[in-house]
Amino acid sequence: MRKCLQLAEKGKPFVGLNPMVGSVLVKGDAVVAEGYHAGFGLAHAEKALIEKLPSDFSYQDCTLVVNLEPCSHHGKTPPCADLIVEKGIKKVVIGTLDPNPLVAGKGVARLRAAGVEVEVGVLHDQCVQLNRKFFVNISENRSYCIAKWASTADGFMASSPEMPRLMISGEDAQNHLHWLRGYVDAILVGVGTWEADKPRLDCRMVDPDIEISDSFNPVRVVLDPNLRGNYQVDRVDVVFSPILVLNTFKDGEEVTPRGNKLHFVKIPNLWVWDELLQILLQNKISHVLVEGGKKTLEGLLLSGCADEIMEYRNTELRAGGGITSPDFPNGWQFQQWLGKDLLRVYKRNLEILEESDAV
Ligand code: AOF
Ligand code: ZN
Repeated sequence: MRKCLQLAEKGKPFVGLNPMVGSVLVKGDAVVAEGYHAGFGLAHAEKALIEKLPSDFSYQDCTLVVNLEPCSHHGKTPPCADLIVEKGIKKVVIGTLDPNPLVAGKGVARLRAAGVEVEVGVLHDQCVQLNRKFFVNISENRSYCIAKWASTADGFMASSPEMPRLMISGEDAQNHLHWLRGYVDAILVGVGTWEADKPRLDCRMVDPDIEISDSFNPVRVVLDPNLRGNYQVDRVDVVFSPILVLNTFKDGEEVTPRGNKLHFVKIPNLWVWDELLQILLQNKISHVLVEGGKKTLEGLLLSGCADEIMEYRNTELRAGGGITSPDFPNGWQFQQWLGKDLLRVYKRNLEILEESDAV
């Protein structure tokens, strides 16, 4: 199963809304074949594995290991459970059930009905961990959301408006953040931050040799219910990623004088985070990093919708005043040093489909 997880991760940049899935075929002590889901719309991990073997290969004494339940539905590809039965595989070991309502236990049921021995739950937590984004997208029908801020040792996230701008994070922490920005589909800020900081919201520090382009930078989302922001003049020449403005007045598309795409998306007057994240998923944003400011972050934390919370804390710098970091009493679960900055992370517990709840 550990091998499956490694294989699955190879698909990370390409699977889009699909899960990362890896599969291994074992005979005795030997691994006979490996497969993984290499991209959205492409063969599932089980089929990718089977395609590597000769068509007359005998699966008689083989066990198939896969981190996600084999599917039972006709999607862009036919059901993997049927393929497994057709090939005469007698044992399947699974990490987690597939929360997709089209599958949700039906893959296991189909295999068992055909006399296949099925074991579910091997390395269960790691398997859930790998596909957290998929699990939230499919079972809560909303974008996966990470709340992030940087903090000084004395608990400030920014200077007051009349003070000079505070640079909190060191180089390692900034590199980490820019890697994260390159991985999510979008970065969201409130209109206050958009106007005050004029943030670039790009991932320019990931690799200085990589030229910044449209496809590389995440969509910039501004939460601007009353349309107070200025979007006509973009701040820098190099950023071309679209700007999506969540507002309560209008839908529609415009182009800035510099050629940036502006996409206005209307949200209800009394919006709640759950709905905003649903709207983002409807706009093809499956993964969003919320970077501030304080009001936006605190609203998100209160809503309980933050799937991950990350604080980059500079353990040496003291600001002595300014805007305090959001209050987060739930307790951090992981921490990692990035130079002099301490990255602290909290991950929300997801409700996971158990075998006993499945059809
Ligand atoms: C598997 N193995 O490798 C993957 C699965 O549109 P399709 O046909 O690609 O189906 C996508 C759904 O299939 C996806 O939402 C998830 O439920 C399942 N993904 N299943 O047996 C795989 N990637
Ligand atoms: Zn499948």
